[in-house]
Amino acid sequence: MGSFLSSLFSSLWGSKELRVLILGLDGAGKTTILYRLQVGEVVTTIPTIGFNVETVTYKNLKFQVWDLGGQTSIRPYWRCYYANTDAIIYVVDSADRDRLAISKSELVSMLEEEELRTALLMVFANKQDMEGAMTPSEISSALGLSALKSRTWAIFKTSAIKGEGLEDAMEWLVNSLKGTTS
Ligand SMILES: Nc1nc2c(ncn2[C@@H]2O[C@H](COP(=O)(O)OP(=O)(O)OP(=O)(O)O)[C@@H](O)[C@H]2O)c(=O)[nH]1
Ligand SMILES: [Mg+2]
Repeated sequence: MGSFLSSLFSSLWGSKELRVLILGLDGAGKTTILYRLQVGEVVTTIPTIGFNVETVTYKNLKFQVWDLGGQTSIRPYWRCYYANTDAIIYVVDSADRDRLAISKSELVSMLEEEELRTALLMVFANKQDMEGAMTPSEISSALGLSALKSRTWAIFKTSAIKGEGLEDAMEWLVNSLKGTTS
């Protein structure tokens, strides 16, 4: 705990950038979210093989944001990026009912990793603009979020295409890192 707090304080008031990972199944919208956060625009994406990393500045804090490819064959490489992660953005395609169970199992195994024990968790119920999108509460219960132990987490209703919900999430992140979550 001591080292966690001191690393958090050095992150917040030192020059170190906070490390954020964006994870989730392929096609969930991770790369779209990364560039929405960074440049405020929708970019045309192709499936990510490997990763994209960008610096995002919000409220004078600098975040080093890693967007990892989500295809089945490259998910095993996610773990290579876990060390020293301050927060995880876990992106769910709210219109993809068929793969919600797979998304849950990837989330559960990720959260079991010791290196991510203190990482904050933000779940993005993305693609809310799509017809038939599941609500954040449906997604939250399907993912079993309320059963999480010793984890600071929140779920956000987002549309990366419309740019909705991302600011709320960044606000929550900044407040949570300062220890003032409400
Ligand atoms: N309607 C809608 N489409 C979205 C949204 N976010 C992303 N998309 C679209 O979903 C598709 C996949 O988006 P990406 O950002 O490439 O997905 P990804 O999670 O990075 O996928 P991988 O790199 O394969 O892991 C693209 O056609 C995006 O334009 C959203 O909020 N609403
Ligand atoms: Mg991508």
